[in-house]
Amino acid sequence: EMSPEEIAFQERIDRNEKIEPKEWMPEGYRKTLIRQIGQHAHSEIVGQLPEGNWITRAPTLERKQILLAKVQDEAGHGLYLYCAAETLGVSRDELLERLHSGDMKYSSIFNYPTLTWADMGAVGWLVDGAAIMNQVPLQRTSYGPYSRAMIRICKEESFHQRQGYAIMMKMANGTPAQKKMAQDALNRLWYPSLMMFGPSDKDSVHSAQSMAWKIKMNTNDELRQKFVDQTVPQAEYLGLTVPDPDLKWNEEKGGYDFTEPDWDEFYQVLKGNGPCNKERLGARVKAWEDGAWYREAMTAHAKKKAARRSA
Ligand code: FAQ
Repeated sequence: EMSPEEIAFQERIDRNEKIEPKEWMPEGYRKTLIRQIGQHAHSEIVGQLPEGNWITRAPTLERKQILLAKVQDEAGHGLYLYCAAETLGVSRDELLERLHSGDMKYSSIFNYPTLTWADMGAVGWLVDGAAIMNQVPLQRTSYGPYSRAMIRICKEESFHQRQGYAIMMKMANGTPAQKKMAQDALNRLWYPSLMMFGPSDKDSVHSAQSMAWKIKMNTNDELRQKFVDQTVPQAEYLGLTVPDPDLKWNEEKGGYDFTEPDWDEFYQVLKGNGPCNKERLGARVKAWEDGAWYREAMTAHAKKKAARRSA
């Protein structure tokens, strides 16, 4: 049974009106947004780590500048998204506390290691590629601040995807050893990228309600299919092989048939048992603890200034 407020709210959503921070919303809508936007913000911040790993080892000065800029963009995306979440009445401190305690998630993809320079190409191409596939529709999401953050983030994200593909082109058309590195990166990152879209629709807990509220615009499987259809020709252009022997064009459906990710592995990663979960969360907790003196100094300074003003 929906209350009169809930019915009126759903009608606004159905008319594609944006919901703004101070307006009435169902508690479930607020909670789902905090979960999704917060998780997305954490993903951007934790997502800096696998690429940060290669900044000191970028092969040229130009590549190093580009990678630095990309990783800084991710910090910016995290900050917009934390701001969007804060408009829902949760503090940034609380969100970080919930990340550090393991209560909130970040994207499974960032629990995989980046072993070679070719991984910087594959991350940009596949991980940012998957991120855009998910985020372009979210530009039309029903919550105003989230939708506006997405518009800005998508512009930068598509540049990131192109820079990743440019690295892949260089590697795939380089020496046999470089091409082998590119293929190896694709082999390792293909399925983790497909997992970014979430569990298959039959196991997705939140999709139905989130789609009714237009917090989500597509199902997980719809976006995963679009991603495969877009990416396979890009792999072919590189002369690389997607690591799925059963991948096959299906004329009737106008898309590829492909092997699903290993969902046991996915749920293990979500439970904290992926190859890098401990390292990633450990790095974030350490950064937070190492910054304590700075936060304390800023607070003391602000207090002193306020006291002087009132004196
Ligand atoms: N990883 O019922 P559903 C980036 C959880 S892009 C971890 O289907 P929902 C940019 C899910 O939370 C990556 N957990 O869930 C970048 C739920 O558990 P809960 C970030 C996952 O929310 C690129 C449970 O499984 N993008 O960072 C994952 O309706 C390169 C059941 O699943 C976004 O966050 C997963 N992959 O759909 C940065 C986009 N999938 O919370 C650096 C916004 C599912 O009940 C370098 N988010 N779970 O405990 C979304 O669109 C949605 O949240 C989905 C999941 C599609 C991810």
